[in-house]
Amino acid sequence: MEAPPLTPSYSPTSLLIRHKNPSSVTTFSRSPNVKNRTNFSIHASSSADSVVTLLDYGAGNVRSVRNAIKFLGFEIKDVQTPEDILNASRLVFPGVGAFAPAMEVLSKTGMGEALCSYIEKDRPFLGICLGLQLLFESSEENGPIKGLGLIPGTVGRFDSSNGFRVPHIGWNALQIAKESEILDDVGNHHVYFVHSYRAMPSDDNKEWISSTCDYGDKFIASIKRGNVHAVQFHPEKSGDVGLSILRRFLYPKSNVAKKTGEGKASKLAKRVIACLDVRANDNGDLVVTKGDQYDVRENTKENEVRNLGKPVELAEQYYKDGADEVSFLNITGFRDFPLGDLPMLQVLRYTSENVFVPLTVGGGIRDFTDSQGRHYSSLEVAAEYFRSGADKISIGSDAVYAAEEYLRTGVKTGKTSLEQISRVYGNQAVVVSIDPRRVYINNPKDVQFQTIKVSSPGPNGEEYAWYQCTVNGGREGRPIGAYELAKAVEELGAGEILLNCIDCDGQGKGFDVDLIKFISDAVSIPVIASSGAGVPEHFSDVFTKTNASAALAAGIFHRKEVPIQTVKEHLLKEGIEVRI
Ligand code: 1PR
Repeated sequence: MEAPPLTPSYSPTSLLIRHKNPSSVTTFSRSPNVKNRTNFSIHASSSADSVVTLLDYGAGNVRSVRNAIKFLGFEIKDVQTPEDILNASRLVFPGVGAFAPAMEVLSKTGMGEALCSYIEKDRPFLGICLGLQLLFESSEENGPIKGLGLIPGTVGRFDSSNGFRVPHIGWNALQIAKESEILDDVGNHHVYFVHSYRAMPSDDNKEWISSTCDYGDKFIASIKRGNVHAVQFHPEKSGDVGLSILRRFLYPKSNVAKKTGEGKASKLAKRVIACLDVRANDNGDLVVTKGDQYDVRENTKENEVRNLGKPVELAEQYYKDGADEVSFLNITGFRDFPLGDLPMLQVLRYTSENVFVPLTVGGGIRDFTDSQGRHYSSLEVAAEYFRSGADKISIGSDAVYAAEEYLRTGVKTGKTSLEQISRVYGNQAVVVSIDPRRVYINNPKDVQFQTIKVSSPGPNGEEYAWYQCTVNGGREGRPIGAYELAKAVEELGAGEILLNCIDCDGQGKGFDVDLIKFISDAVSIPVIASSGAGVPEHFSDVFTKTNASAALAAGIFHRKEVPIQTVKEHLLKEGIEVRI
């Protein structure tokens, strides 16, 4: 589930090809003072105190956890042998990958036994996500598979038949079941979850439970016994609240007063996402740009690429402004090979050092053969993005080809980028970005695709439309509708859909509510509404009229027309739950 099992270990440097303009590599500005904006930069007093032992069994990206620990002023010692676990003064276990391969590694290496012994001795421990699930007796994930057996209970899959979208992705509320000092600052704030499996409370495990969360049913959000803690959510992705959880674990003796603040969390919040379309400008520097219906060039004689700022700076700004997620779309990825694009990878690395909400990156995720004949699989491209700090990757064009082929043959080959990345990293890490264009028609029978009755008729009074999918940044229309694509990619392993609309992009006239309702009713994975936001009312409109789980905007944030906080305050006023 939560990320990759046992991918071959590629050397990141061997994959990197220098960007055609190497000087642009150094142009990212980082924010040296970001640490000062919170009160979390308490440094440990002696060198032994400042070391955190990290159990990273090589199954995937734990960069975010590393970054958060370093941000809080601690050094990391990686576990190499079971003895390192036994000798740790505090151990963090950010479980990644699927349950079965994780258990296999723990058993084979002797680390599982060391972990049990460490926990039984009540040594300071923090498990995250799969690091919580593995403590239970077994999991149904591709199983049943035996777990470490320290806590009674079985880990099972969420039930999507009752209308709850699976994976459970987003910011949800905790119900505190017992005093746990690491949760002291959570209060009524949301924390970030991303998972399809969960452990359920029972009489047998109730003494362990420190908090639960409601999502269709009540599941275990965190456990605590003595010095042993584990959380199903991701503190390293839960903004300031998450950092305070980590800090309270890493620095238990600090006498920081309990600070529960203003939160009003009661359920899964609707997310507000800031999107940065990124590409090289004509000088070869990576810039944030923004199109009108996907045309990103200025309407001037020079016809230059619109430049709305620097990617790292803007991402950090949006994090501070309250974005629930930040997406980078490498919009020329369809023609430039992303692993040749060192700056984009550096953007991710730098951003993930200071931005503690989920990061998504898209553009160019596909198989590629370079001019020297070296073949790169889409899995390698995704692996490099994950290693550089992405939590989710987003596939555009390649998912369209995969869906077309699947609908033509009815066969899941398992070989498409979508299927492979989803299998290795879990479907919660794979977003499919759809770039459809509205095509008005008079009669639904005129096309072989699912159509809708539009709320405003077309230019010639047409009452129906279908949504034609495109590839290569909207340049080429394909013989597949958005409805057909969405259903097919859900079956092929997408965990979320980013639903753009070329007609609305950059227009500021509101989301295409017809389209978003059409698609969010058709699938059971979360749908992110995108394209067209102009005022805060457009966000409440899309959330009240459709089943979108999140709404994404670009232009209004880049041009500073509407701050993210204003959008959130408006949503709250309208009774729509958001993270504040
Ligand atoms: O096909 O796998 O290489 O992925 C390419 C990715 O780049 C896709 O996700 C595709 O949507 C995106 N992309 C390609 N060309 C463009 C372009 O603008 N020329 N950007 C592009 C798409 C659309 C949104 C935008 C919203 C909100 N950008 O993500 O941010 O429409 O904008 P707004 O709030 O200003 O209206 P691949």
